[in-house]
Amino acid sequence: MKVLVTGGAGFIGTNFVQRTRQTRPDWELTVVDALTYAGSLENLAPVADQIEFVHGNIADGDLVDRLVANADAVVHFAAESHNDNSLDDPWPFMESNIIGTFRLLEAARKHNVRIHHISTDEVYGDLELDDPSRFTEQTPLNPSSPYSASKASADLLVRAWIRSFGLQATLSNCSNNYGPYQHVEKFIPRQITGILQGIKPKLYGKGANVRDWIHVDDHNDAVVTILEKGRVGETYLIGADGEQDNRQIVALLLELMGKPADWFDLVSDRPGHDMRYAIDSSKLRAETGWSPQYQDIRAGLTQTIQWYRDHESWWAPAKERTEQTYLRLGR
Ligand code: NAD
Ligand code: TDX
Repeated sequence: MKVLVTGGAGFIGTNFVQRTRQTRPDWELTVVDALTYAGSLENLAPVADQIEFVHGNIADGDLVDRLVANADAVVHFAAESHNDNSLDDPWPFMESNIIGTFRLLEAARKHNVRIHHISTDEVYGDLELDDPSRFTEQTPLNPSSPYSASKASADLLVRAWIRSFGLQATLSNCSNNYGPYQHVEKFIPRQITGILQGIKPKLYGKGANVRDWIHVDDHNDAVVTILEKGRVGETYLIGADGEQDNRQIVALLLELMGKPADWFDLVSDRPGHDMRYAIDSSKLRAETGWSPQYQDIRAGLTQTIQWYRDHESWWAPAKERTEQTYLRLGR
């Protein structure tokens, strides 16, 4: 099978490409990536001679048409992905996440190619801390930030192309990922790399917000499972029952990295900050048999901390630039 992977030089895409080279060696992979600040060809160096790489933007309709014409399936990761950036400058989110997805859908329709669209639980808005419910495939879309609104827009386009044109598409909405190769702007790598540099973790607001953490390999295994066993036209929620508030995550990182429990700063909150995400992934589990392999966040974080310890030259340049942005934003 010839698989076109969009955004394959970013965090989740890099892990997907490296992992599927091992688990699906018969797949022929082409990666298209614009190599924004969030993507790097260095990430794909371990598999460089086993894939084709195209440096390009998915908002370029002609390029996308040529690439999709040559594929049996598309796995669509490419997106602007950071909420704080979307609050600072929303336009790149509109172009990459909405127009880019539109270009892919049109090409997939024209060439009758299967496409799997990667989305986020953030499209459903947020839950209260004491709400016993979790997101399901039936939860109405109710995004809060320019990022999540752009992802919800893309999801709606995919659903419309399925209904109106019979597009051979599936969607998945996953919770917060962690693991190797995640950009240092994101919560967990920001704190790990900060601690390694002697900087205290920075918790937004009171640190009470809850995220539902999943290891990136579990997310990517679910994506492969949906491609192979999912029903075309369907949406699947991906999650690993990993709810933790941000204070709990920082406490665990401090413990694992040998720092005192009170060694953190509370900083100003993110505007519109979603309080809690929680995923009910029973549809995916029941229909496909998928279940997460990383059940223990302590073990997953231990592995992730070690990866950042071993790859300082990978993250150090981005760290400096990212912290300058956070300084300007007051966070
Ligand atoms: P990332 O920012 O680390 O990587 C995004 C990649 O897409 C980068 O390599 C970037 O260069 C590329 N890209 C961006 N715009 C592009 C464009 N217009 N054309 C071509 N390439 C472009 O993001 P990530 O965390 O790996 O997220 C990947 C996908 O998974 C996104 O669609 C995101 O919404 C979704 N998602 C992420 C999470 C998470 O916790 N990180 C959770 C659920 C869903
Ligand atoms: O320094 C920080 N301190 C802090 O308290 C940062 C960077 C974040 N936070 C908080 C904000 C959130 O409550 O940590 C939580 C996680 O923040 P992010 O890593 O920015 O993730 P989030 O906004 O939850 O979105 C993530 O999950 C869903 C990904 O970035 C998205 O791409 C994905 O769709």
